[in-house]
Amino acid sequence: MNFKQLVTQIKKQLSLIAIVWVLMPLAVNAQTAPIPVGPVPNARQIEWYHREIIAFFHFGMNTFANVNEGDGTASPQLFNPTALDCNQWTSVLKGAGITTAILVAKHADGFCNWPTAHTNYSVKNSPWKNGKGDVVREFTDACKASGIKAAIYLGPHDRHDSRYGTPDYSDYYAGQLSELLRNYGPIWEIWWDGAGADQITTSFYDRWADTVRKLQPNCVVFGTKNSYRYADSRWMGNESGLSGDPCWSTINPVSIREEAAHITQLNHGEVDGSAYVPAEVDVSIRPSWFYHQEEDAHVKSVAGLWDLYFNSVGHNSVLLLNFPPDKRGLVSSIDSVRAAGLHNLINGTFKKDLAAGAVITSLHPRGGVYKPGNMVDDNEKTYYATNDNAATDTITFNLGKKKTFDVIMLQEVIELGHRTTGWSVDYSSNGKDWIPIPEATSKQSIGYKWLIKFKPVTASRVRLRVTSGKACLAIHTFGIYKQPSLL
Ligand code: OTN
Repeated sequence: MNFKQLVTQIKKQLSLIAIVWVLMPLAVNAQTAPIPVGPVPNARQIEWYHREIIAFFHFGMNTFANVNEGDGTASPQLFNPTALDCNQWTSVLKGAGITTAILVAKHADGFCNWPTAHTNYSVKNSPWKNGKGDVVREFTDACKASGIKAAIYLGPHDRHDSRYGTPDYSDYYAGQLSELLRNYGPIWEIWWDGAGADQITTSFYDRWADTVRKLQPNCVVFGTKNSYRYADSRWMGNESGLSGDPCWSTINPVSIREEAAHITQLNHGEVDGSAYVPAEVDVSIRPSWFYHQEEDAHVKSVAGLWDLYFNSVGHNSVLLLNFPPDKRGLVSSIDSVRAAGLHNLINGTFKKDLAAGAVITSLHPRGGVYKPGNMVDDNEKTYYATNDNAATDTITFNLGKKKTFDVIMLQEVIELGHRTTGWSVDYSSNGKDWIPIPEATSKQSIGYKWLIKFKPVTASRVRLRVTSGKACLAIHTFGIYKQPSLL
């Protein structure tokens, strides 16, 4: 090899090195997932989010005393359901597409729906089944038989038991918690109501949280008042079904206060909160938590439930919808028909993403497997991401032809934390001029799911503009839908 050949050879080698030098980071970047930002959900919370709607069953002494807040003096003789059938409850849930249910085992009146060893104020001193009945057993058995996850509300407040608020009450409650968590199979969630429970300080929950974690490590803890630090999910500040906009899954749990002046903290969460504690929206299908015949005419309509769904599940929250069984021990057919109506609307609307098959362009694609098409592919595992330097993006969906829609769905990859903090959607009918959708303008949070409905628009292109974020985008779903004409 002469000198000239040597120089040519070296030049070739150098250019090869240069090409590898330039392409390697791109190739690596294309294969590397975005790094999580801020607090992220645990495994319990990820599963909790995917349940979307949980049923609540308020049933107990209050049902028979026809009150909402018993004072703890009602005689156990009053408790006598004539036709209790928890399989009927679960069939209502099947018709409503609901896969998880919480039973009130003890409300603040202190009456226990199971034959606990720790008090006589329970079903064992009622005429129902000659004192041999156990609502918790019938409920958990029915859930098991129908593949529904069973969960328990065990009221921290207790107006009947004289130990309430004392160290002995800590033992009493811990004993009952142990009975329920040891003897009835997997308990999916435990619900700690803060209502009236001001005397139940954090030290009570220190112990009770320990009991839950030891006996049922996978049990979701719904926390309130003095238990937020142990919560997997939080109260969101009202019982009307209205989660905030924005609604962040993150919050500073130790600083939460429930007085009216602080309620927005719970309702909206905190964008830079120190912990991941998303909102669970407890609301009754009827005006009251317990069944009262006089409220039969005031069960929420399907349209009302549809709004509720958008304001809860559609606001990055889980909906906890109460179906109070009546004195027979059955869920009213009025309630079950409305719940099935909601289910039909959900299925009818979301069965087809009108953005599926769109030609999608974006400004800052990450490349590799994080393709824009992943947002419309109906695949749980795939998502679109931008490159690490891009916390904003403009993503255009060319629908190929004009389509009419009135609902938008957005989902982030929750495992990677809240990333997007500002976004808008607009549309174009002629491919040039962009028209904002007012309801989808200057939005902030996304999280597990964000839904918006509006008057139908007709467009050939739709555009998602992420205008601010904490880190590169990780968008799981962008969907546009048309509601069925039922509404
Ligand atoms: O009168 N209240 O106690 C009341 C009225 C309306 C809304 C909430 C409440 S109490 C509130 O209940 C929540 C569950 O819905 C949580 O348990 C909170 O900790 C409690 O303060």
